[in-house]
Amino acid sequence: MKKEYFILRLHDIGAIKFGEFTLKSGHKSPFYFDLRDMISYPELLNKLAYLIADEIKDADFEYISGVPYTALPVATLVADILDKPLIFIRKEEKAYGTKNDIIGKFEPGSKCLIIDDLITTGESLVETAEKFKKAGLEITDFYVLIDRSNNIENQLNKLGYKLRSLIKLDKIIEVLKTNNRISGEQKKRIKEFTSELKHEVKTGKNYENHLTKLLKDKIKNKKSNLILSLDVDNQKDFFQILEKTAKHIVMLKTHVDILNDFTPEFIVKLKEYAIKYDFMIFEDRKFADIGNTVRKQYREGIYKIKNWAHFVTVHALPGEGILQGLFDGISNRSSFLLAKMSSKGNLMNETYTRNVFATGEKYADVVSGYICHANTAEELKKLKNKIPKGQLMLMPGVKLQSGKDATGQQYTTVEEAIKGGADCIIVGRGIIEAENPETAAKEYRERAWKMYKQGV
Ligand code: S5P
Repeated sequence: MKKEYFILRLHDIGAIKFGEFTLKSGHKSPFYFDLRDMISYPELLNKLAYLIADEIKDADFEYISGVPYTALPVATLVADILDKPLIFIRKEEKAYGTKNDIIGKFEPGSKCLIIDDLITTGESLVETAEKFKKAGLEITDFYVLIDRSNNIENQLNKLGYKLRSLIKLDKIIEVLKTNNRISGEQKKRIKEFTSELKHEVKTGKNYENHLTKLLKDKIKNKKSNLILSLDVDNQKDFFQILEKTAKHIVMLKTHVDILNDFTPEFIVKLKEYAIKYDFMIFEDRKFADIGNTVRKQYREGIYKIKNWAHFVTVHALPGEGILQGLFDGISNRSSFLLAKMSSKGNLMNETYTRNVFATGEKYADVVSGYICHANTAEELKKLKNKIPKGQLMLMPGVKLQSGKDATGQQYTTVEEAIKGGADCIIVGRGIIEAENPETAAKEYRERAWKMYKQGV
C-alpha cells in the first residue's frame, strides 16, 4: 500500500477532516485528525499493519507496544506479523495505584518499540516511555502514523529516542491537494495555520500576568522564595510571628477564617505590614463552589477577601465558571489553582492535574500558577514540565526533614522542592512551631534561595 493511498483512504473514512475545529488549547484549527474509527475498516488496518511492519522490521527491539486506544489494535496486528510479543500500559489509572499498570508479560532489560497514532508535542509518548522504563524496559524507538509536530525528531533524539513516522502533515496536504480533495484556498489556510503554530512553539507563548510578574520581581529583589503560612488562631500570635519573620518572606499566606478574634482592623494592620516589609498577600481560601456563590464569598461576608488579598487559592473542580465568578470585573487580582495537593490519598490524579493546567492556561489573566506537591524532586519536575510557560509552581508540604503529620500531611525537604522546580516553598509549622520562628524563617529562606540561585 502506497502512503498516498493511505492518506486518501483516511480522508474517505473521515479520519482527516477539514473545516473549523476548536482544539483543547482553544486554538481554531482548519483540520482535525481522529484515527479511532480506522479499526472498523479491516482492509485498511491490515494493509497499514504490513506497511508499518515493513518499516520497523530492521529496528532493534524485542517487544511491541501500542498506546491505547487507537494505536493498540494496529500494534496488535504488527506484533502478529513480526511475531513479536505485545505489551501495553492501561489507559485508565488504577484507583489505588497498584504497580500492575503494564499488561502482558515481559523480561526486564528488554527493548520495546512504542507505536502511537499521532504526535504533536511528543509529551505523551515520552511520558509513556518513562512508565515503561520505570518497569525495567528499555525504550529507544517510537513509531507514529501521523507526525504533525514541529520537527520534534531532533528534540526526541536529544532525549535518546528515535522517531519514525508513516506520514507527515505536509505530505497529507500535498496529496489531498493533488487529488483535488482540498482547494488551493484551504491549502493556504492550513499552511498559514501550521506556520503560526510553529511560530508559537518556537517563541513559546508566555502566560505570565501582571501580578505574576510582580511576584517574580519581588522574589528577585527580596532574594526570597519563601511563603510563610501563618496558621494561628489569634491576632497577637499572628503579628508577633509576622514581625519576626516578615523580612525573610516574599509572600504571606493566610487562612483568615482561623482567627478567633478577627476584626476589620486586622486587615488594616496586615496591609501596613505588607508595605513595611515588602511582601504580597495570599489568602488560602480554596474556593470550590459554583461561580455565583464564590463571587459572593470573595467580595462579601466579614472578610471581603477581594479587597486585600493579591492572590487566592482556587479549586478548578467545579469548572471554568468558578474563575469567571471570582474575577469578573476585577483587575489587579489573581489566583493559584490546586493541581496536586500534599495530603496523602488526595483524589487529584494525573488527568485531573493536566486539566487544571489547561484551565489555568486558558484563564492566564487571572491564574498565576499552581499549588503542586510531590514527594521527590523527580516527580515534581514532571509536574513542572507541564506548567504553561510564565506561570509559577508553589509547593506546600515542605520542612527541613521529610515526614508526615497525624492527619495525612506529607512533607518533602526544601532541597527536593527547589530541585524539582518549585518557584516558591510554602512553609507553615516548620516555622511557626519552631522554637525560634525568626531563625527558622531565615534558615528556610537561605536554603531555598541558595539552590534556586544555582538554577538547579
Ligand atoms: O496541597 C496543599 C495545599 C495547601 S495551600 N497542602 C497544603 O498544606 N496547603 C496549605 O499549606 C495548608 O492549608 C497549610 O496552610 C499550609 C501547610 O502548612 P504546614 O504547617 O503543613 O507547613
